[in-house]
Amino acid sequence: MKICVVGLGYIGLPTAAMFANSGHDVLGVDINEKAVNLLNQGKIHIEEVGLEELVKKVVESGKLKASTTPEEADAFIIAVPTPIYPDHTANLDYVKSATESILPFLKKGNVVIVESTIPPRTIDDFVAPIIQAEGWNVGEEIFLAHCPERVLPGRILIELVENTRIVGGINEISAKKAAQVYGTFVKGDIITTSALTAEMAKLMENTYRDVNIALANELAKISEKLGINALEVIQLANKHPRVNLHQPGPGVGGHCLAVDPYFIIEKAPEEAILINNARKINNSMPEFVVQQVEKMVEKNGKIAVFGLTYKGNIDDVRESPALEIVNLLQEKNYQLSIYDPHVSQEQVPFPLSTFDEAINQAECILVLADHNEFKSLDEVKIYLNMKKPLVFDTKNCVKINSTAIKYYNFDNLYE
Ligand code: SAJ
Repeated sequence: MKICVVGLGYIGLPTAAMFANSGHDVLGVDINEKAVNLLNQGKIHIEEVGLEELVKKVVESGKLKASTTPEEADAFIIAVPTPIYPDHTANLDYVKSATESILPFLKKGNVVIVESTIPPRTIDDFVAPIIQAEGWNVGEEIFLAHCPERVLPGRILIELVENTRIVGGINEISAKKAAQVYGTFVKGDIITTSALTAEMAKLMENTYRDVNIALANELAKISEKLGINALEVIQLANKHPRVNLHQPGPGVGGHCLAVDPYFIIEKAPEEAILINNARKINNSMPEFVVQQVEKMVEKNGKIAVFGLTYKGNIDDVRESPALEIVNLLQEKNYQLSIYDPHVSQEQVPFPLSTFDEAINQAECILVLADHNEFKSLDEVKIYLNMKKPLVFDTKNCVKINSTAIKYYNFDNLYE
């Protein structure tokens, strides 16, 4: 089968490589010429475990090629970003332009699959009309489906194969045809449904997580007020067989949890009360973290910020609460030095430091991402080089053994 994947980002590129690895001829399409050129040399522009080796292999074998324009294919997969506007409504411009870009290459019997996360009704009310406007009978001549991705950054190559896949068709035959496409490499179950149900199921998965994190974050705030060890409470409550409280943190980032709930709120603002409040609670966490820092470090003191990404062991800073915390601390005139071994200088607008530079004369190490590199820190260096040896670990990931270093996490904020 020939497969054309439009959008070579965190989802499209691994998906294209997987299809190529299972024997299909794959054309990856992106408007980013740099990404296209790199890919044709067997190289990648994003960080993901195992992806570099896989891409090199499938490009060398000739199964994966890249271009800035689509070609005729049997199946088209659209995996482009769906950002949000400042008013928190979905920007579908990339979905529109990607769909329009394949129109000249469509043939009868083609399958068009949208993987991008989209608000409910987008396949029926937005994508289908674009294809219909070209004179196609969608559902009979062109099969259209929404197959949301569910992979976790850092585990993408494993989860693409093993996770259950939801395939929502504009009609039954579209779902069946799209399911056949994924059946070539997915080992998890492939469940067919309507496009609308698939859209909503995807959004509810991430909303479930966002709401539960909000609950944990609210607990952290209540605990700080009442003198409670929040993390211990979570640990104990989770001994109940039907309870799974999530972990508090500096906020919720990434392009999924911090965005997807708004796609539901947009379509049903009056009804989505809990979902909306969860967003507000999670968005308030950077401010809460900064309030705690203010209790620990005097104004003008130096803070070593450890970790900018939205979670550990990835290079993605999109919607990262750490960026907002950096801005808030700067506004409050703290001196900042920022250390993140996973982030390169061109990704962020402020200078990055090494570990040694960051801790030198600092009065607080503020941990905002649970990178493996932070799990055990050089305590001797911290003790000798910091002005005041203090760690505030918002991700509860650092193990400090020395009692000479003051350690705070969400368990002892009230002290
Ligand atoms: N976080 C907490 N507390 C927790 C768990 C996470 O504060 O207990 C924070 C993280 O630090 C991070 C944010 O939430 O800032 C999101 O991280 P995540 O690991 O929960 O999820 P993502 O955004 O990397 O990926 C999610 C996944 N969805 C679910 O687990 C339901 C993934 O499977 C989806 O494919 C992905 O969204 C997506 O693309 O939609």
